[in-house]
Amino acid sequence: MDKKIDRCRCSKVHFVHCADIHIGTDRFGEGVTERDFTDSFNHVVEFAIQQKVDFFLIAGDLFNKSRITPLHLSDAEEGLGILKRHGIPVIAIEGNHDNSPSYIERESWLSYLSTKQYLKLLKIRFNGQIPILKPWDDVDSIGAYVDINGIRIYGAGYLGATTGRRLELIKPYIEKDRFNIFILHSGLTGVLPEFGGATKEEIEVVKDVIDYMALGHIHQRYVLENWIFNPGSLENWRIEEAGYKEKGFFHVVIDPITGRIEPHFYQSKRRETHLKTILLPNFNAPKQATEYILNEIESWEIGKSSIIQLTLIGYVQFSPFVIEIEEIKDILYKRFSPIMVNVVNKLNESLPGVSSSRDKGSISREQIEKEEIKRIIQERGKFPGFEEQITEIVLRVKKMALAKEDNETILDVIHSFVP
Ligand SMILES: [Mn+2]
Repeated sequence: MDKKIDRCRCSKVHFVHCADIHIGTDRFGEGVTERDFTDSFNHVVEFAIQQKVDFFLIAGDLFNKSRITPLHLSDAEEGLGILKRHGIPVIAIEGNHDNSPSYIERESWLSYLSTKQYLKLLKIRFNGQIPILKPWDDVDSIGAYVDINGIRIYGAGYLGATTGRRLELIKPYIEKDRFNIFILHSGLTGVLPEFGGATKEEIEVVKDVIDYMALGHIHQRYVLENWIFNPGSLENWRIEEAGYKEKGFFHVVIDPITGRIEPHFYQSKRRETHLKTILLPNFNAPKQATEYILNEIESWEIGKSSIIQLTLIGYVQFSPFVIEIEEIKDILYKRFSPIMVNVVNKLNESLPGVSSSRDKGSISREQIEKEEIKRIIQERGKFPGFEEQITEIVLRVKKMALAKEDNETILDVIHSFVP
C-alpha cells in the first residue's frame, strides 16, 4: 500500500485512544464514588507517559455534564496537565454530555481547556451544506483537523441523527493520500440495544478516505474490520455496565511505511463491582425469604470497598415490600465492607425466563403494556399503518428514561425512527 505518512519518518507512530471518561459522574449521590472516574482517567494518563506515546485522543464525553463543578475542572486539568508537561498533545472532541443541550453552537468547558492549551479541541462546523475544514489554529484554539507526526487527525464531535448525512458532506474535502484518523462521538446501531446511533453503512461512507475511525459514545469496547475502533467508557457509568464485556482504551501503533494499524486493547482501571441476582423460591413468609438471602450471601467472594448491586427476583406469597432491605444491606456492609450497596427489589415482577404460577397461560405485564399503548395510538389515529413502530418507540423511550439517559440521546433515538 502506498501510504501516506512522511517518508522521512522511520520510527513507528503510536497513540492512545480513549473516550467517555465522564468526570463528575455521581452514581449514588453525595459524591461517594465520584473520584473513580478521575482515577480511571489518571491511570490512562500514566500509561501514556510510560509508553511515551506521540499523542492522546479523547473521543468525547470527557465530562459527564456541560455544567461542571470547580473540582471536576481541576481534576481534568490535573490529568491533562501531566500529559502537557510530558509533551504529549491531547486531541479531543466534544461528546453529547460535554455540551448539551445545544451541542454545536455553545461554548463548552472543552473550549476553555483548548484555550488554556491543555488539549486541542476539534470540531467541524457547517455553512449550510458545506463543511468548514479549517486546520488547527493556535490563536483561535480551534480547528477541524491537526497534523501530528505526519498523521492527519480530523474531529467532528457529536452529530446526532445527522451523522450519516454529514459524513457524506465531509468526505469530498478529506485528502485521500494521507494517513487519516477521524474522531467521532457516535453510536453504531446493533452494538447495544440501549444505545442508538449511525448505521455501519453510514459510517462506511468515509472508509476509503479514513484509516482509523476513533469512536466514542457506546460504553463497551468494539472493533469492526480493524478500521472502526470504540474503546468503551473507562468506568461503569451506570452500575449495570459492570455486565458489559470489555471497557478500556487502545494503544495503537502505526507503521509509517505501510500504514498498517496494530491496535492493543487494555482494560481500564475500575472499581470492583458485583451485580448479584437472587431468585427467591415461592415462600409464604418474609422471614423465610430473608434467611434464604442471607444464606446465599454466605458463599459470595467480594473484595473490600466494592460496589454491590443485589437484585431480588422471583415470586413470593406475601407483599414484597415487607422484606427487610435495610437488614440485608447491613449484613452486606458488615461482611464485605463495600463502599456502596444497592438493593433492587423486583420480587413479583414478571421477568423474561421467570414464570410464575399466577401468569402461567396468561400474558405478561410487558405484553399488556404494549397492547395498551398500541390501542391508544390506534385510537388517536395519527399514525395509520405505523402503530407497531410508534409503540416500539414509546417503549424504548420509556426504558431509556427509566435508565436516566439524557434528553439528547433519547431525542436521537426518536429521530432515528423518523425516515
Ligand atoms: Mn458517554
